[in-house]
Amino acid sequence: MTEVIKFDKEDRIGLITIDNPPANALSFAVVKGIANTVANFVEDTELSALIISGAGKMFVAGADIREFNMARPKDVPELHNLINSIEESPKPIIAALNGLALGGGLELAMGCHFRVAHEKALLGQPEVKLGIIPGAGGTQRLPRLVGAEMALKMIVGGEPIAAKEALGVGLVDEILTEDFISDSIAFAKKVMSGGTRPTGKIKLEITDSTIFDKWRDKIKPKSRGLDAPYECVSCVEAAFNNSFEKGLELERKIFVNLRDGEKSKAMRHMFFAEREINKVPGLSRNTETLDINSAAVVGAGTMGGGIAMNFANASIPVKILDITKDAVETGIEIIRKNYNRSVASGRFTQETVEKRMELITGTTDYQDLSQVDIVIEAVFEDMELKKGIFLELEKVCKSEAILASNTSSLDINEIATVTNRPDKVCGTHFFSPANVMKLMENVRAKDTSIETVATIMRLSKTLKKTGVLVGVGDGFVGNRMMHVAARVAEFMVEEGALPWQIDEVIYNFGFPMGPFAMNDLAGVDVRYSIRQEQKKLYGDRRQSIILENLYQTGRFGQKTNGGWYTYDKGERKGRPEPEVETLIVETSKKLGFKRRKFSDQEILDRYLAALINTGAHVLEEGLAMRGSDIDVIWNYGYGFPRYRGGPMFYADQVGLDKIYKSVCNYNTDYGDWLRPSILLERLASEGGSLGKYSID
Ligand code: 3H9
Repeated sequence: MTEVIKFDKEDRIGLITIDNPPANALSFAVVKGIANTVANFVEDTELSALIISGAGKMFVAGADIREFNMARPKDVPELHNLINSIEESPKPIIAALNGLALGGGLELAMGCHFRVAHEKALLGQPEVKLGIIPGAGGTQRLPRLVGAEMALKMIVGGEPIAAKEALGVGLVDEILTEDFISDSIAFAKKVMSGGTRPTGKIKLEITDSTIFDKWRDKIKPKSRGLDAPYECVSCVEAAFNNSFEKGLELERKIFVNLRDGEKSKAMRHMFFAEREINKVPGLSRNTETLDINSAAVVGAGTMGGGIAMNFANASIPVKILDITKDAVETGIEIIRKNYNRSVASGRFTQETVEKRMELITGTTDYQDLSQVDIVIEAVFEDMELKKGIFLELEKVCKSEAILASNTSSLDINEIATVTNRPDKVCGTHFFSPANVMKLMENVRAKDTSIETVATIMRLSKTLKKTGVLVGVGDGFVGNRMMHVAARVAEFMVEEGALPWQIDEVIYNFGFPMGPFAMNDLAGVDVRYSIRQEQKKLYGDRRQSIILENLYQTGRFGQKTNGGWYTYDKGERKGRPEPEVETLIVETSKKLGFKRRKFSDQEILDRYLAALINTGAHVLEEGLAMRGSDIDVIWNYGYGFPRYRGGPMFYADQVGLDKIYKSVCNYNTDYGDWLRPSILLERLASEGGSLGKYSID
């Protein structure tokens, strides 16, 4: 008996408890333990029924994802075979779902003859989020229990349902609320003499066979580049058109294919990367944090307003401060308009809007910020302006308050010098639009204390954001990489490519938009002024003349109905502009470039080499703690396709030696923008990994 499986008996009932923290995942040891216990139960004439439950708050969170890349030991049965053998047991087996039953956990439960659930249990098939399909019978058993529509909703959507809903649709037989295990035993006694109820034997009939194509259409907008959602539909469809055995065979084949494919590997990498971000050296559960019960934002512009909405959404009162009453009122009005749009689209009610608006108050007086727990400064990117604000904040804010800057590029160490509490000064870099984008780069400056770090990391969670801890440096992590890649894109335009060709390549790679369309959205003028600042640091490097020339024409992007593209009235998608093409050709001529053709592959290689090499520099400089942190930043902040796993993971897939050679080649064209990273060189020669790289 393995220790992850506990076995008890009461009267004629056997009880298996899966005890494999933290998630009771179905590891090799767990599967082996259950298999042995079930085999013993079948032979044991003194037992009439068997219950399978979980220790702690979870039933089973699924197959053990960490073991997906490992060879299964010979004495461990495959999960789907174990579940089949449970279903074939001549005596009833009952799943007692004490908590979360996900993926293989729900499949295990559906192989059992009965299911009882705690009222707080959640049941789901989230495999699609890992780029796979349920692979242990889920696509065949779930439709047999709940019908096609519900099965598709759960398997293709991947969201769990609550026990009560599961009872309503026939997925569980009873909800138990009191003493869960005693009640489960009582249930087992009730059903033990009534025989088994194999799910696989349920006959399926379809009333409306168009449902599957309807689902295929429905998932199209959100499934670009993904295979798993479509395969989920096909497998559920197969449950209606095939025998149970044939359906299982098809499911198995597709599951193995997807599991071993690059896309699922990338999505599994992202699953663990998202969990790694919370692991900060020196930070533990016991690290003291400040409770954030009130907040303030300085600057009532788009960014400040968006940040304030996050606090209101999390039921935290927030003050917005700006210099003039007008600016404050306009800012608050824009917030209301944003909320009203959500009401119009049915996302929430007017009542919710009113509640949230009540939490937002405006002021022009710094004294009003004296009692807030955190202030986030979100004004124009100007060092002197920011220092002046921090000086004011230092004077009025209570001593324990955290003073944060939303700067996307300035040196927080320098900002901190004007305060007497550098330990409480940090960065909270939100991405635009701040009320929508999930990413927060939480910036630890030189003197930021671990308590402040712990507080802002926790705050990210409270605000339902993905907070990644980064260090101080030009553009921190995300923008530092983005600016180099954008420059390389602009250099390619100077040498012969066109913005729309580059954008198409980057879009087809899986990004939501290319660098030029993105620039039109954010503002050509904004990028221009950042570039002017960056000249102080990188004035001796090649500059993007095409950006400067475009800026001079006054084409600032969507806000002026034209930037790299032209935007027809009311259109958010631009069309290629002949005038811009003329400007590009003239710029190339002046720069002495004989324009040449770029293949799509070359564009992609150059763009990604810029991202990856800069990412490696960022790691080398300690601005990010792990390669996987960079992947999270790029997925959440810039839409790097999840099924490619982020730039660092992607680099590993391509091969670091190959990437390193490309970077060395491009270095000739772009000079120090693509100075080969020493870390990249070392990892390439050692056969190392950027995606798994960690500075500790
Ligand atoms: C599957 O079942 C395939 C089958 O159809 C077919 C097979 C043949 N495996 O998220 P948390 C770890 S695919 C391994 O921080 P929470 C997690 O890494 C699977 N480890 O906590 C973390 O470890 P650490 C289908 C797992 O409370 C710790 O548990 N199932 C697994 O915010 C705590 O996790 C899923 O996709 C796992 N399956 O959320 C469910 N699950 O402490 C995936 C968790 O070292 N899991 N861990 O960082 C989740 O969605 C969330 O983890 C869960 C808990 C909701 C369970």
